[in-house]
Amino acid sequence: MYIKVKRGIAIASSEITPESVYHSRRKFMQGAGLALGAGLAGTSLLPSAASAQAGGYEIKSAGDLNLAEKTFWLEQKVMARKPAPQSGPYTTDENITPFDTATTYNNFYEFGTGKQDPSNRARDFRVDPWTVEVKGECGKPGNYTLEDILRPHTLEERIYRMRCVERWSMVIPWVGFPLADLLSRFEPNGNAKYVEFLTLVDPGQMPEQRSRFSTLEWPYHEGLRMDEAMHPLTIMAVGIYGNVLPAQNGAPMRLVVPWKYGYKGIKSIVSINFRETEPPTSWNDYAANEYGFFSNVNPNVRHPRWSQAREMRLPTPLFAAQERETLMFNGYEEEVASLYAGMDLRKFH
Ligand SMILES: Nc1nc2c(c(=O)[nH]1)N[C@H]1C(S)=C(S)[C@@H](COP(=O)(O)O)O[C@H]1N2
Ligand SMILES: [Mo]
Repeated sequence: MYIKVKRGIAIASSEITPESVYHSRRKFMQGAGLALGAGLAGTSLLPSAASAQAGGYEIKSAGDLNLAEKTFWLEQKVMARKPAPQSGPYTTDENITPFDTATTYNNFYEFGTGKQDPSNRARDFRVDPWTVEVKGECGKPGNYTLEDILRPHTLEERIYRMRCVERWSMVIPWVGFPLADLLSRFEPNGNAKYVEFLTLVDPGQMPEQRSRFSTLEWPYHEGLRMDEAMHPLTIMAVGIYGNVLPAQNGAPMRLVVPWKYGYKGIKSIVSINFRETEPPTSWNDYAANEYGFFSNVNPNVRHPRWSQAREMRLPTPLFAAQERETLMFNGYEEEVASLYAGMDLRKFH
């Protein structure tokens, strides 16, 4: 386990840690014992309640996570990773969204359409054993266990902005590895122009898949153009806030594509399919005029029912709405604009 400490961040009063987080931090500190406490005493950050924010994010013990059946080997792997540089070309130093917000305000329609449904209903979600089917235009198709998939990869931390098409945003510290490193292991061939991903279908565990009124069709499906999938910003995430992914955030493994609207970040992946043609995608199937295949964050292209020029950074404390401008490609324009050179981004939204 390690503690992430960020230097010199001004703490707005709106960001003082809620009491519940403070108590769970205390619990963690007691559990972690003297050695850790002594190490921290040297920093001036502790033990004030505000330190969780100043420290970048709250550390959770595995017991705090909403993952009923623990994948211990994965936990070991996530926690044994070398701390990533505090900020690199791909990591933002914006204030990180509190853990409790990122894990109780979720979109994971398999568990219901309410923001609290995933954290309430995914408690017993089983992620072990987990198999991923790899198929299509590649040299190494097959069924891979999660352990096969993850074993060779060194995990790193990426702190990314996440912008949902619904106009809220967060800053989340992911733990994962470049998707490109995974995909190249399967040796995509010259016909692989796109890659398609599917989420698990398991109505026994996912209540919305039993509903006759569900918004989306299952499995949840998403896709990227191959150059987007291979871009160094695109990661496969297996953790957040220094620990394994809670079920509601897409355990055991989900996509993160930070310059696109959040719904491209498909959760709980069980299938990877290399294709020559553009794959259908869940929200595009639902309403093609509202949700395009590309779904790049773009303040200049309206959603038919609302402007995308601004966003609300969560959480929104009472009396202090954190509204801000939405940035082109969610602030990753320098890195990704060249992928779309010459394209009409209004047409290919
Ligand atoms: N399988 C699946 N993946 C999904 C979704 C979903 O409903 N099902 N929702 C998407 C949407 S709309 C968003 S904004 C992000 C939310 O990720 P988070 O809950 O980890 O913040 O997950 C995306 N991935
Ligand atoms: Mo979203």
